[in-house]
Amino acid sequence: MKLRSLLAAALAATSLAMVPGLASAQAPAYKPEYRMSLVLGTAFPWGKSGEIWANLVRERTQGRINIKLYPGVSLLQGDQTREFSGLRQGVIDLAVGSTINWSPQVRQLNLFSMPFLMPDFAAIDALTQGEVGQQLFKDIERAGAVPLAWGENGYREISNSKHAIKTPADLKGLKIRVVGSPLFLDTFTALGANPTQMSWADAQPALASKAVDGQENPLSIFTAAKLHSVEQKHLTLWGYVADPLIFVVNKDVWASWTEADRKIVRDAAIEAGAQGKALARKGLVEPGKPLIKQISDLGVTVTELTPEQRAEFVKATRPVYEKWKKQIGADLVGKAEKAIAARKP
Ligand code: X2X
Repeated sequence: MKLRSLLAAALAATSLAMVPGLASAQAPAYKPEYRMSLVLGTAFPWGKSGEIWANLVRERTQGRINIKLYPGVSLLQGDQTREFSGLRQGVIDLAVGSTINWSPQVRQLNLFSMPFLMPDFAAIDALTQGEVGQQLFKDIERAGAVPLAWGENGYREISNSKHAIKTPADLKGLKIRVVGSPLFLDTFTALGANPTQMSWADAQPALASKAVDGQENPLSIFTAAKLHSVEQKHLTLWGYVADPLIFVVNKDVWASWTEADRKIVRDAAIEAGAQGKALARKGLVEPGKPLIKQISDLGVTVTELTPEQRAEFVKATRPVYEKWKKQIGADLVGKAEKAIAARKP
């Protein structure tokens, strides 16, 4: 008798939960704290983007959604190319991540690492803010996360400790640290360099000890991480690739929030993305590009390529572009090329 009434109660509870109206009327289970993964902390535009997002969400939800920042991909011991997997598996609740680091799981994100696809900031915007960006968000969703907004890491300029790079021949034999993504190995191999994959955490000591000669990263990272103090005395502005950042939430976490809270989180991500992008471009979009002068004042030789010099790098990496166009999807890359050709300055 006792068992029967227990069973009846259990059954009643299950069937109540299965009535859609009733189930959604129940307060969703919010966590006391949500974990946001980032590669870089708040000294960088990347970490700032995450901080702005977290603060806006905390304020506007009156603390219902309380987000803590975990820079250095510390939830995964710094393993940045597994960040997307960690997000999918729920080790990470939210992230602001680079297209490069997530490209092992979401093949289409390699698009932004195609050498010399995007000639200027307007070209990045033409992709992220247009149809290509929407299509990539669908790919991310299919891969198992909820994408909300775009931000920016920036144009990845190349530095090294040996000599100025003006032609592909100057890269010959240089040991260059790259992120663990196969397209980067192909690009640097085509240029005659000796690429070595390692995480950002390992890159800085490797540069300091001269275990590697050079690296490629946005200028905002060059200054904030003080790369001139780890032997990086030569910097070439070649604008070969740029990595946007993407604001995402784990699927189950997203499903656990009310419609109103989801809107707050999405709107805040869009605002933080726009603010972060402005920070990432600071000093590079104003007349005279003051950030470049700031870097040369640190004793760094800054090389700006002539259009003819740049064309040599484009030519040398063209086979890589053609190979990866097929791997990423000729359709998507074709759409990107068209959007860039039609961009407004
Ligand atoms: O590791 C890098 O070079 C960095 C910090 O730019 C990324 O995470 C893509």
